[in-house]
Amino acid sequence: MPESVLLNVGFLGKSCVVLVCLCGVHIIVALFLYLTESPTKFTNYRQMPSDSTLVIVTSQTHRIVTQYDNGTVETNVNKLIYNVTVLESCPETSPLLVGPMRVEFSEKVDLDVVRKENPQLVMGGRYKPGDCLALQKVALIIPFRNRDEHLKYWLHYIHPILQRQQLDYGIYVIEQEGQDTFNRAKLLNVGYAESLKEYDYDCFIFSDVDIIPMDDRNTYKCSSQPRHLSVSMDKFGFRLPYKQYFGGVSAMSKQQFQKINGFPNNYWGWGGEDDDIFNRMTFQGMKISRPSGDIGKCRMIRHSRDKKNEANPQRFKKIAHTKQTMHTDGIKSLKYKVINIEKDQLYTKITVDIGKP
Ligand code: UDH
Ligand code: NGS
Repeated sequence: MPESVLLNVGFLGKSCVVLVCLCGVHIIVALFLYLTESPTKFTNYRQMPSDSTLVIVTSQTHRIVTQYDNGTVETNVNKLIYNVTVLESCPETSPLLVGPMRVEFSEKVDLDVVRKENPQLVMGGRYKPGDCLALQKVALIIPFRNRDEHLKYWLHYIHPILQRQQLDYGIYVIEQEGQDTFNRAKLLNVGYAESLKEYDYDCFIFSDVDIIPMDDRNTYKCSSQPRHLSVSMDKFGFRLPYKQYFGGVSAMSKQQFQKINGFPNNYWGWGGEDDDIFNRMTFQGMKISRPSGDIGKCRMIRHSRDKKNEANPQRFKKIAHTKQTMHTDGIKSLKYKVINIEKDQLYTKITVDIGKP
């Protein structure tokens, strides 16, 4: 190899070594400055929703100044700081409960006032306690058509109660589109399916729009057995109309609901669907759990029978055949079309086409 080439290689090699050394010094100085510099500014603050943790992420910008013989280079480096607080579970019995409450329907409800009174609600009628981890994630499902005044009373009373009960909850008003015969149980099935598309709910409360609990110790939560909550209604003289009654307001966990294949889809018009649900639970070996008559007191807003919700003449025949029909008719065979989803601060209203008889 010619001498000039060998000389060039030697020179190049030395240059490389010097360059690598310089880079090394640069990195060490940069690291030193990064670790010792105090933060210059907060640029970001956010809360990441999680089940058991509250994570506050702050971003700090550090200025790194590197000095060279021929000048200085300034670089900004972002550093994310995670502040993790693990939330403790809420207590089994909320300390915020007040017990018996006055419930009346003499004054009209203004929803704007209700919105102002519930500033902690997140769009769609969602809430979770800020200082503890709720024991259950509860979807409240209301079958609905043309009962706006009742819905206003219900929202006015129910939100503060559920918040005092320290629940992680969401309100789903399932509105039947059109003027065909009403179908309460099918709407409840739709509410179950739609709410699960939004959040991993583990408990479902199925409530008529016109029933308000009179005692917040009647917790809107699920138990190891399906739970009937409206056990002591004013219209029945504050007692059960009959032992098997499961209408009005009830609670079922996801597992319980799936075990009975949800509710029947083919009870059009008034009556019998709640008895069918009772039969389904019995055939699956479940027992109903209930609060005491004292705690389970509730008021119903008086009303006349709605149009297109006349008593279903087939209901007695149908409830006699639950055992045969429950495996084919239910949440597994549910069909419907979502027409509209409205998100309000106080609720999510889902308008659906559920067909006709
Ligand atoms: N519902 C509506 N719109 C209707 C029909 C029913 O929203 O057109 C919903 C609503 O949530 C209601 C629930 O379905 O609370 C149950 O229906 P319902 O209130 O008609 O049933 P309930 O057994 O009353 O409470 C039956 C009629 C009673 C007539 C009494 C006459 N004095
Ligand atoms: C029963 C109905 C139920 C109904 C209950 C209370 O007779 O669907 O009355 O009705 N069962 C049948 O008709 C088979 S209420 O007084 O609330 O209108 O929930």
